[in-house]
Amino acid sequence: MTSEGQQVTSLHKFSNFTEWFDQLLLEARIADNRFPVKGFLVYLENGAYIMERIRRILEEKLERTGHKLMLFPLVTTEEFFSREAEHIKGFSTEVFVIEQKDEKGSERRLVIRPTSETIMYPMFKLWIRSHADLPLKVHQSVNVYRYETKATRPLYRVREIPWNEGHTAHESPSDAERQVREAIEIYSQVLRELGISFILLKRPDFDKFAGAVYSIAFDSWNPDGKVNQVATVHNLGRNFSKAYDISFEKKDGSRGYVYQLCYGFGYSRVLAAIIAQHGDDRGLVLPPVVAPTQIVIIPILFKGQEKEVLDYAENIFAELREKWRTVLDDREDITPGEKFYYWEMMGAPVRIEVGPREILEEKVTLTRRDTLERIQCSRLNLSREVERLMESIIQNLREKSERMLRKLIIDAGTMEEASKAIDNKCIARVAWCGSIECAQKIKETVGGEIRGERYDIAEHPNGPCIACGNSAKTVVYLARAY
Ligand code: PR8
Repeated sequence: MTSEGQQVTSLHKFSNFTEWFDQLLLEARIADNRFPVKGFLVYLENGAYIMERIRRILEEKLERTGHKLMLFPLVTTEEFFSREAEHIKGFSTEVFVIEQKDEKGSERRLVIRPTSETIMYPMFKLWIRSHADLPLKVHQSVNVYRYETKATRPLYRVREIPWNEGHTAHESPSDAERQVREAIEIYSQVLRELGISFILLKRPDFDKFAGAVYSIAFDSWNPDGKVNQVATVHNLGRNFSKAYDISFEKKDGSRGYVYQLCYGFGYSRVLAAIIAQHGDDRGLVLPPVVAPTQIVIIPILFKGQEKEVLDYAENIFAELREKWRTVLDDREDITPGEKFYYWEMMGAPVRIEVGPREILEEKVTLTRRDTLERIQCSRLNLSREVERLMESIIQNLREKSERMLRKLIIDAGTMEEASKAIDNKCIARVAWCGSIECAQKIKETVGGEIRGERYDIAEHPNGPCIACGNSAKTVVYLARAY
């Protein structure tokens, strides 16, 4: 092993989030933003590894619920791309286009997917004939490309977007509604397993996905007060099936258009949420399920007892590596203290130190990364203790993140209160009459935008609209967003 990465960040997550995050990306080997094309990131070994783990967790759940993995092309023609009017309007300024000239100089243009509806649905038309072909549920983990016009940010807003997209077709609106709930459940479970807390919001109509009937979004909290939309579920109704002519023969012999859904899970944004919600001023704090190194063993060598300590450490290493991604850090060119800093930066969930005292007492000293608490256990009990610790770590991360989310949501009865909440890096919960004019006024005055109303629970306004004072229709959440 080399001794790179010993420098620790001197920045603070809550007071200086952007600098803290950018520094961590490089020092903790997540991503390098210096690639010369703006919005295109290089994922380093830890970033790529964690995203791959997240992908496996998600895909396992998708496949268990009957989603078939398929792989679709990267490009389509302009004609196919333009069939659904709202969709093309929403994406026309964001697509990358490949221009190709043949020998005669005539030009052909291909659109690179900003998302795959327009690529998949012409094929759905060919595959779906009767109710026996439904539901159709497919998914793929690929990169999509959007020429984002908002400022790009590493992981949060990139132009090459690593994601999983699910697309389904159903016989009836109620089947489609059931699928909305299934998709939400799958995404919620993955986020829960990663300890990420979020608010589940139905976006206002003016902010729904281009071509959808309605959109549900997972907004996770961020230390700088902006929310991070990590995933979305869109009910497309029959907007796309009419545009792409996807119809089927019903049980009674008549024909109808299918009801469709699409949903997307942004891997780079989920990675950002793991870093941002769990990390601290010493570096990453990783949930054990995704940590590239789950346990690091650091031998504390004393003169004359080196071999004894190393043997003891190797014996522990041999036992733990059977089950956990374990590293024995026996680098000789750096001190144990430097190794502690290094592994704290890397977010390894459990650190084990062994020295002559541990050998004498047949014990092991463990330190958990999330709380930095030190625990001793007997050598015999080690495997069981590690198991318990890993479970306790993810539980603690989840609870801590949920507590923070609750703390960040501030009820505001006036525009001033809402502005104050947004200025204080919080999320404001306010009453709204539902009008576009008030939404605009709120955005301009308060600084945060209307992200939507809760989808998972019913909330009722107990005051008038904060913008116009007329009776309020709904309770909405305001925040700045990536
Ligand atoms: C759809 N069609 O497209 P969506 N950087 C990082 N992550 C991003 C970015 C970006 N620039 N843009 C989007 N995402 C539907 C559903 C098929 C799949 C991530 O939906 O436009 C976000 O996490 O809402 C977003 O929630 C998700 O992709 C889906 O994108």
